[in-house]
Amino acid sequence: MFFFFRDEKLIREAIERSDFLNKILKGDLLKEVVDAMYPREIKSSEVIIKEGEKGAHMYVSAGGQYEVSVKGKGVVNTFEDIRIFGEMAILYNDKRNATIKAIKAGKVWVLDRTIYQKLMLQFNIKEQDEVLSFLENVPTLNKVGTKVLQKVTTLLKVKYFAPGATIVKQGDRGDKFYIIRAGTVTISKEGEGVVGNYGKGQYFGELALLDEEFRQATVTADAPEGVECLTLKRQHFRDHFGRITEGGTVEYTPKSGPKRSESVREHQDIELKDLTILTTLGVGGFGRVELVQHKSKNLIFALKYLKKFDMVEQNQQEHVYNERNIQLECRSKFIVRLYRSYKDARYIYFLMESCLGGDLWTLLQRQKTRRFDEKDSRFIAGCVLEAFTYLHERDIVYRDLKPENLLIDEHGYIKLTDFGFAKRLGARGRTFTFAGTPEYVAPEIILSRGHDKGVDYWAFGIFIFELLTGRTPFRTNDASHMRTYNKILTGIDSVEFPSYVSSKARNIIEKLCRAIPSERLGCQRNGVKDIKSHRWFLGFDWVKLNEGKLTAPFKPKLKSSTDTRYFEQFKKDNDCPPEETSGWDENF
Ligand code: ISQ
Repeated sequence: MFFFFRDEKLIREAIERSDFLNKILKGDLLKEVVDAMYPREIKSSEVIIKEGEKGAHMYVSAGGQYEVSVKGKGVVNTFEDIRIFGEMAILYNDKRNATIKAIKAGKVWVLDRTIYQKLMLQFNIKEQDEVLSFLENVPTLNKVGTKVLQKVTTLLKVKYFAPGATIVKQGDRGDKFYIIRAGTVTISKEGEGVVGNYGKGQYFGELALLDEEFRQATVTADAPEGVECLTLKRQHFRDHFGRITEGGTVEYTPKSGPKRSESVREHQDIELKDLTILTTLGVGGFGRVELVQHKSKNLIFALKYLKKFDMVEQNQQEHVYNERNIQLECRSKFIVRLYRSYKDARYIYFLMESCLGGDLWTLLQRQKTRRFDEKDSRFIAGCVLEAFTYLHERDIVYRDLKPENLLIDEHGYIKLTDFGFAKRLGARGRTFTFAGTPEYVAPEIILSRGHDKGVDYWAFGIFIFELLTGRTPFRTNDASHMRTYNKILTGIDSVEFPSYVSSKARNIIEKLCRAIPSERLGCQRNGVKDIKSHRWFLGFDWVKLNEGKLTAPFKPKLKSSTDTRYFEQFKKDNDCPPEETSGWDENF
């Protein structure tokens, strides 16, 4: 893309002034993003962004005058400086929360979401592949296998040393290994002087990975630019893989493959025509959930149905397939059972077990204090952690933990539902699409770094905070969610915990909400066991929980299998959405 120098500089400056973009775009990536922007002439009175419509572009104003208006409030602002607007659209397809209209003709620079996401993906993969090739050249590491090395790439930290800085000193005890990513270093030894220089891709201090090492030489950063190193701490490596043996292998062996899911199915003979609707249990964006009864057998179910037309319009087909295929295979006490699905011209249907204790969000609101005490929170969190354990053992990430997606069964046990964002991870074990509810989204999702089950553990930390306090830690009143994302990137250490939160609770939350996924509780060698054995869960009986023998704190008082007292009342469904017969739902 051809640039006027002045424009490129202005765009860079506008990005640097944006708190949010400044956190996600740096160095080469920033350059690539600026290069990918293209100019558009704007006429006077042209509407660039319309409130309520879904957005796919970010803009930088470069001339002209603009008016910002919000429904019900009218014009809230005008501007004519160089600034970013509409930037949330580069992350995901969300509705615009204000209208921006030109009141004087001018020019904007535009960035398309698809281009931004492609650049991010390429950039992150390129960076990882480069690091992997560095690691493959290290004799101490190259026998551990590609799977382990791929994981090691996520443990490295970037550290810059200014010219002349001593990186390691001969005779010191060492606990870190270094790979040079940019710049050069000088190696010197007492009595011998300079013995060599190292550059990009070369490494030093590798013996520190095996055991405590007395540094064999002194390494200093060269002028003029200093050196950028990737560093790996011995303890950090051990947390994930254990010790490296003399033969160059590691104690940890990557698990052989995911557990298989159950194939035994029930209620396959039940057809839609066999069911009578009793009452509505819930109404959501895409459809409804009804309590239904089998006409001849004494069976009660929840029947969820989704409007196909809306799904296609909002490009949700893949999500619905994931939802169906994943939930159908789950057989866990802590996951709402899906028996089968149906389709007709207007709807997709899911036949599910009914959970008549209501949802956890409503239960939370009904507490006098609007929060749960630690003991009750522990029970609820325990159920969720068992659901996650089940899913993660099968290489499934859930990605949408929040109280609204948890139901209470007749025994007061908590069950996960709504698998719209769930995903089975492929060979690389990571996925890159933006997913989740803003206040629960992990930093690596905002940064498009690629993510795995670590995002569920992050959300689990947010969830425990919400159970204990009645609110999420990164909440803001900003409708665009930008300030929420900003706070998430700033980190949990800046969050104030109410004084009634115990130090054990605070500690587990802080360990789950670590910004770097590989440092998170649950993401190391012992996996979820580290969470279950955290001192906040001390004395919690996991065996009894799994046997269903632990007394639940909120056992619903139900009169029958059709008692819907824990659900709001909804009007009958009079909606008749258009037919959708393109055939994408063939396998439902
Ligand atoms: C099961 N029982 C009650 C309500 C529900 C809502 C959504 C999905 C499943 C349900």
